[in-house]
Amino acid sequence: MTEAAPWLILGPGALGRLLACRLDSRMRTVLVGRRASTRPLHLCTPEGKMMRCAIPRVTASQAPRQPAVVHLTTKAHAAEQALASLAAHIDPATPLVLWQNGFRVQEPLTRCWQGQVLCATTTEGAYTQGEDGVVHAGHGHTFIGHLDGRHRDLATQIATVLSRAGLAATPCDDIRQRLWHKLAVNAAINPLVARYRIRNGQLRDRPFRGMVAAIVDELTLIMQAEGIAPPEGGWEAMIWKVIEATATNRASMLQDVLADRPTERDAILGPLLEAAGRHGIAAPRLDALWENTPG
Ligand code: KPL
Repeated sequence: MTEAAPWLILGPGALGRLLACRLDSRMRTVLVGRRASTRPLHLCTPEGKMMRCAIPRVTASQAPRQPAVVHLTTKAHAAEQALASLAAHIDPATPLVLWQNGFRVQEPLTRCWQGQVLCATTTEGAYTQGEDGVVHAGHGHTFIGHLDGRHRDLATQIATVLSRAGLAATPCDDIRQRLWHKLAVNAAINPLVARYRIRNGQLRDRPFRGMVAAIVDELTLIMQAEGIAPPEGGWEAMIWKVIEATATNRASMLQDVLADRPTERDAILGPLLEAAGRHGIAAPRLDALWENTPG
């Protein structure tokens, strides 16, 4: 990575805008989306401070040809198409960071992209406000690494820049496991709250509590068969901890359903159901979640 080359953020949703605004203080940053704009972005920090960020917002064909790195921040279902639209315009050896939830695009993009590919998983909370705004709702933590534990230096460099920009980040060698842990959390929370249109904390009440427990039982068997080590304290404890910590949240899948947008069902439940099929594990609760969640 050269210092002067810009960082491209591909995907101007909440996460993309958050990264762009935060990184802008540290380096040349360009936000790439379907529409170009000359309007500044506005960031509202968790401390309630408003920041105006004059970041170039361009389409894929207008993107700088030699970026230092591309951060792909679209939702999983849009990732491959967005990257294909940019790939024709940039150096094919550009390093790539994948920020998608679930475990749908990470494996194929890691194998087919010519440059180094890292995956990131984050607990930063953010949502968009209007055409140009992003609210950084809560500080979180980001882990970055290669699926096979390679490219440690690049992961360290990127994590250092993110941390200095106010997004705490750590390079890691176990990103695959971390992605599956987040996938388990999302699978236990998102489809249920989206179906019943409730906030995360309502999962603590009956009858939802029992539904979560039954889903965790299925997840546990699938993860074990896939060789994914359980988190410290076990799956159930991890999932209830997140439910407590995000009790007042409207989960992303609920927001997608309410706004009539495509959901992350395929990226979150798809890999679990495929793994269940591969290992001959019955997963009737996860099957039902799939059936009852719009794609
Ligand atoms: O990541 C989330 C989401 O909304 O997608 C959780 C952890 C469920 C918090 O709402």
